[in-house]
Amino acid sequence: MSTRGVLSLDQEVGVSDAVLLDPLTEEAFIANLHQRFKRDQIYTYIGTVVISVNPYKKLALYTTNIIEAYRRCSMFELPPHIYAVADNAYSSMLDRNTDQCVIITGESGAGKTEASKIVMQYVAEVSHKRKELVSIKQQLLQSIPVLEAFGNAKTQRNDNSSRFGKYMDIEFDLLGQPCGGVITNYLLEKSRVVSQSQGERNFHIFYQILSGADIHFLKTLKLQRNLENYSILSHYRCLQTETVDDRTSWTLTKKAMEVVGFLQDEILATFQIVSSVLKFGNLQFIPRANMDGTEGCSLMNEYELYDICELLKADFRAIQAALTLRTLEARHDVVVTDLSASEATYARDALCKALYSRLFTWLVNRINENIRAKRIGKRKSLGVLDIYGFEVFEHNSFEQFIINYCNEKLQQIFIELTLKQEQEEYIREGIQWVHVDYFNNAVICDLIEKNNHGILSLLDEECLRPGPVSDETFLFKLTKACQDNPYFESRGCKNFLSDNTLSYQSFRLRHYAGAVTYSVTGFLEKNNDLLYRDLSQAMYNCEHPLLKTLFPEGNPRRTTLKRPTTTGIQFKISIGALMKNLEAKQPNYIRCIKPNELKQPMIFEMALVNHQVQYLGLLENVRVKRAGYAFRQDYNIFLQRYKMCSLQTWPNWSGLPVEGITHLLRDLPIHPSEYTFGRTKIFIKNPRVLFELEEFRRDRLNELATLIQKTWRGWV
Ligand code: AD9
Ligand code: MG
Repeated sequence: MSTRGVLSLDQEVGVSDAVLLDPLTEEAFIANLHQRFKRDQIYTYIGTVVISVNPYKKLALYTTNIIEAYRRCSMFELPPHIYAVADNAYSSMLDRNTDQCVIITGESGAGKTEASKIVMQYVAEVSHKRKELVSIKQQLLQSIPVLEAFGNAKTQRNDNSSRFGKYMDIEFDLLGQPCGGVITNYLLEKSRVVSQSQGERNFHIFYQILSGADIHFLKTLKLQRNLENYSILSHYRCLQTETVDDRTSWTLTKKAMEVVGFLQDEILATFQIVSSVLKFGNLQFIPRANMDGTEGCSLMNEYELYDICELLKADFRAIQAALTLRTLEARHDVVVTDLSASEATYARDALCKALYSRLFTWLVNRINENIRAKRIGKRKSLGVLDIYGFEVFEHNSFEQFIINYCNEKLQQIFIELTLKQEQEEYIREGIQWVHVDYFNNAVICDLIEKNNHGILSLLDEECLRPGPVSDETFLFKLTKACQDNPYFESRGCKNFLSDNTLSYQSFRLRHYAGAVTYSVTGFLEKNNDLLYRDLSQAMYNCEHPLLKTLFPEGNPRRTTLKRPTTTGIQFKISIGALMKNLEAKQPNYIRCIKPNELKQPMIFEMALVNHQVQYLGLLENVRVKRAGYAFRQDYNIFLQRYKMCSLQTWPNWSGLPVEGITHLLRDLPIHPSEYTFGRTKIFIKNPRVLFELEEFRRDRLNELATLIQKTWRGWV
């Protein structure tokens, strides 16, 4: 498709802003998306919100020429595009001096991560190309492939699925030049390190290094190229992915790590840990009957542990003991017990998960050290949120529960800001308004996170309760507390109550995006997330340069034995902070839609799209936008910005601001039906009017500048 074709509004199919649909019905809305999708017009607006339908093929929509075009135009002069949203956010940040955020939502595989990269590309491109800035921009951009290599994986729903959440705040100086950034990461799905479902893979980096690294580097890391030699990669023999080129990705990841600022010895240290995880995963334990009737175990493949000890600069005996024994300290006694083979396997897996997830957090922190703004001074920020999308598999566990909870919260913020607060504001400001009904998922958020009664609190209570606790006792407790909630359904407790058996060990939640059945197996363990002290101490005692940082609790001098906050509560706290952060900024939305489950181009499954349109509340969004006002501002601020557009208000207006604005708008060719006056704010219906106002302002400022120059020359 030619650049000219892409940039012409004339060639638009259907309507490019759903607000203009007539009549507005669900069928018409979806037919419009479909019609556009068939012609590769994957973006459609609802006012300033952009809907993006995943094309599953490369489109010629993302060139620097196209960026240039969007940069020079206002939002509605060109076909809908993520660039327009990015430009709107960037320009508002500069012109209106407000921090911005771009919130990208949609289910797994809908195109959020790709959209976030398009936003980043735009921001990097529009700011200056001064030499010292190029390096900051490169670092910000190159942090993306590094985190993707370590934090993304192939799932049944997406070949490049984000298994962590990411919020990247890009900071700008007052001239609009990027001067740094901060990345916040949210809970990595670490269980993937040791087990994956059928058709899924471990994190990309494992396959990248084994397929792409040169033989010398592999030798240094004691690795062999054959993927099948590593049991954490070959459970289901899903070793390759058609759409992912591991060899090329390796070159890109390594290069990106260098650009971001990792030193060569840090890169080596990182891959020594990656390699040890692969090798730890291979360790096997043979059961051994002890004389006293207990079961112990011994390590079968010692050679793997010898390699690990070289990589981690560790003492063989110490690591072997930490993997097969457990030390219990009771008052003044120290008791050492044997671990059974299955307990040792469990400990091994816990260690693999801890090593990998802590390495991931270290990488994020290290990237942050490099990209953090060096100079102090006033700054503005633009944040981009790309988080794991809502997902339902055949088997859903604690990880899906956390991911889907996070998506409930994002839907909640969308509802709060675009449907609830917007309508409340019209009422507050005394503007005539007919309420638009919508489903508010606050009830589900409460069910999950409410203090003392929510699922997370009940899970925590069970984790902390002394005595025999298990996933089943948690389910029992949950059922008792939530059985009357219409969004909750227990699956299995009836049997548990009558004859102490459980046919299902699961509960079902009716999420905003659909019902999901969660198996409770592993909930307590994953929420507790404890690592045997023997293992954390063994890791701390290694001479490897990163391990002391990764396992601080292993320091024998650390005496505080305070129980760490559980995973669920930690996540709840960090998501709460994220919501506060987002609420403090001006939001810009990209809402992604997945057109088919086959990951194929040109297929638009009506039922699937219909479901997403419904749960995302897109039609309600159009209704509120259509009846409402695109823009509102306090009278004072509005008058100050546009007062030069009328001789009556320029240079100063001494009366009431609202009266000044009345004169000002009457003097401009803007129809009175385009705006209305509230108690404290002016409301403007169509964003186009705002862009026109900006043009009037620019023209007037130019006129004034010329006038001043002429006068000045006259004086000289
Ligand atoms: V998840 O919640 O992280 O599992 P995402 O992030 O929503 O999911 P992602 O951006 O990874 O989905 O998109 C999935 C795949 O769709 C990509 O790997 C691309 O192959 C494809 N995709 C998405 N958006 C585009 C696009 N604008 N152009 C071309 C795209 N292909
Ligand atoms: Mg993603």
